[in-house]
Amino acid sequence: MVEVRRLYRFPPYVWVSCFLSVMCLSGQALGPKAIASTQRLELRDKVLEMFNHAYNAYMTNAYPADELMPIACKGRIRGVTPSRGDIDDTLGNFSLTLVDTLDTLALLGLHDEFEVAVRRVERDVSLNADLLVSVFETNIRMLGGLLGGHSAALELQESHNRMKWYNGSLLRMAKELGDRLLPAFNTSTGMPMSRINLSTGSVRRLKDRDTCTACAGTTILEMSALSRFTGDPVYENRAREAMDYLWSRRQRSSDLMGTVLNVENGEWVRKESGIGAGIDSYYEYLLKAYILLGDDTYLHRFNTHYQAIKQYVAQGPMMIDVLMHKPTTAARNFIDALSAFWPGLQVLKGDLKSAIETHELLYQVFTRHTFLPEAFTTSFDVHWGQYPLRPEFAESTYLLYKATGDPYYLQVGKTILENLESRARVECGFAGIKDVRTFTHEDRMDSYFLAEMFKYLYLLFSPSSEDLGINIDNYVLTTEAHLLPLKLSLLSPHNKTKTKFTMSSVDRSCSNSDYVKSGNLKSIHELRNTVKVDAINVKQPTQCPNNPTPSPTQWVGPRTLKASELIPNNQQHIAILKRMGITMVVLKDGKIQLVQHHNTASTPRDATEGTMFMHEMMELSKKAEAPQNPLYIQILSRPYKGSLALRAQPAQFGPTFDSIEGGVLGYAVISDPVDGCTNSQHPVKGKIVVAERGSCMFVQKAKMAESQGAVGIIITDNVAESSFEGSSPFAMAGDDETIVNIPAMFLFTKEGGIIRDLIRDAGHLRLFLSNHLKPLRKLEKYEIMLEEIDAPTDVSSDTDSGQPPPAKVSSDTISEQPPPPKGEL
Ligand code: DMJ
Repeated sequence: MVEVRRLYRFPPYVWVSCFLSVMCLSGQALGPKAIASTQRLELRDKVLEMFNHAYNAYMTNAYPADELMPIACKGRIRGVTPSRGDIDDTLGNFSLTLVDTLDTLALLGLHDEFEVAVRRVERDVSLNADLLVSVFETNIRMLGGLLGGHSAALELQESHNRMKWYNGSLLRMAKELGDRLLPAFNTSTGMPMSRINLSTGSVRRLKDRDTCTACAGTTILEMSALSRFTGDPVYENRAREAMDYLWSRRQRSSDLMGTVLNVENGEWVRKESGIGAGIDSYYEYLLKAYILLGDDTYLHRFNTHYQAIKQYVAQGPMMIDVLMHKPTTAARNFIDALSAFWPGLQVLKGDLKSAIETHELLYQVFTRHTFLPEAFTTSFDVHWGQYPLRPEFAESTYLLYKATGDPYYLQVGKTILENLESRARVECGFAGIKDVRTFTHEDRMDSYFLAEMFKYLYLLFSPSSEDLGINIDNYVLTTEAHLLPLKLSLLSPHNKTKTKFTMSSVDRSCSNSDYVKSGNLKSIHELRNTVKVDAINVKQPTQCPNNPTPSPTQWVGPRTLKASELIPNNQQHIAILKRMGITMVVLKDGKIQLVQHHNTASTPRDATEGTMFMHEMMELSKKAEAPQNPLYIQILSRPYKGSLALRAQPAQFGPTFDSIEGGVLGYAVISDPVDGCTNSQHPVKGKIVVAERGSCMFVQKAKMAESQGAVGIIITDNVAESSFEGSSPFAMAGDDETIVNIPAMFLFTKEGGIIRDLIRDAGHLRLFLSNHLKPLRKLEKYEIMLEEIDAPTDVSSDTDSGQPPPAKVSSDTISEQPPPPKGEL
């Protein structure tokens, strides 16, 4: 995949980021050597050894604290250890790591240790600390941990003939915790508050009425399990009401959810919509609620969102946040590591093809950085370098292996294991990575590392369910990988409202069964290979021997659309791109991003033209990105007399200011219509036209100005808040065919606004355009010239050495000059 960024030269002249997907299947298609069964067992044992290292480090050095600080080798205790801010709201002085680890001990077959741990929890853990804790984290880690522990204890009693002493203490604690969490749901919408004091039941007032979608929508599994285990429907009912409310807040036109909303009025606070941070487990819980509870309503909702996500968020295998109400507008240009759970969820959904592709894309990022950085760019670079031992990528790897049986995923798991061992292991446990570029450690080992990472890796390397301490096939795993028995739906009838979805109206299909276990491994490899080659091409765009880019001279027949002709808001162009397998996303800042996927092109010929288009686009981008010296627009009119200058961007067409030498002098006039794409109602002959970006290509505006006798053109940006200081360098591009004979400059919105305001105030404005600042002394003569003749003058051939000093350059304001009195210019 190749990424190209460019400042587009045609309307709306935006940065373009192209991902070039080249089908380039080669000899490496079959992937790494299969892992022998003996090695698989060794790897499983290694997981066990690593788990013991982490668990013992916690129990020896930190317990009963909530978490281990692996560098300091001591416990992290809220109120004692210096606060890290909101992140510490996960801690409630309730031995979080021990509770979160309970069912891992059971699953890994450490049954003796599990029994000891359960007794410790009974004895030591209290749930009434006078602290404000996160409702979401307490629910998934503590409530989930207690319920998972209870479920495991029941299985050990039933199937392993042990723990006969266990009398449901963990469930009683879960009930106590559930009761302590319930006041959080006392909001006008029914969505839980984000924080609660477990001791007093009070919720944080005032500011904190906002909560994330995942925070409000990730209680249904734990709360339903609590209801089903205890027979008290209140927990499930409250969680269901929150889910129902969230569903009612979906954007009706796109079926997408935002990231943050207000629990009292339900208003969206952040409308970014993706599948990662802030939203992730809401989607996960819709599907898993259906699996655990058998209620079609949840499946219908999940399918509806899934469809929307595939339509708007998925750019091929890459998941890019968009705005829920403007779903074709990307909201971010990076992807967060939490989204790595998605391929696992896609496996559960049955969309294996997409799961394989997205997982492979993540694996390319992973191999490049050793871990998945907390956030990475669309070109796979680090956005946030932290790696806090997150398990999501291991989770998806396990689920893909389980679904496909492809040994490739064992190899992936082995790499995860090795990287953890070599980079995160410290004497006292495992430490998070502060930055994957330096591998410096952070003094944290979050409880999810024990709750999730070791479970997934152990499951991956375990040859069969019989080798596990718990029969995993009987459980649904929560978002924190806690075990909830599938038979819960039979345990007690609950008072659910009647579903309006009949069996036949809900899609339960596995959409791509070709890839399921013992299916066609070759097709899985081919699928992956497409993504793999894409990623390689990020670094080496030309290294795809099997699929050289067709050159325009090899192309037979007319071109449908050249890169230089693209107008991003032109629907016809968008349709052509789609045919060529190219999707386009307009980013918030006006940049556009293009992604090509060969297999979505209408025909092979369209795909080939698409490849050619993308390469052209890359070339244009390279040119546009080449470092440019700024150009200057000096205001000659009084009171500035050249002392105010604005920095402008060049064009790749028309005469350069080097060739004009001295610069161009003239009155400025705003084009009417403002876009400058058609003849101006205001006479522009001999003037410098000021036109606004948009509607047609830059080069067309310049040509239009030239044909009416203008001596130059300034094109002002239409992207909100762009400025010379704050925006990336930019060069307006042209095309090979159009010859332009007048010079052109581009002003970002801020600087363009200054020019427009000045013209509007005075009716016209005397300007001097050049590639350097002209000393004020020299400008005086031009000013006179303009006063004498109402015509532009090419003022070449003067030297700029010596005194007086050059004019002041305005960065974003009108330097220190007073604003001109109205009508004086
Ligand atoms: C876990 O606590 C859960 O998986 C949660 O849903 C998201 N983040 C962490 C692990 O990264």
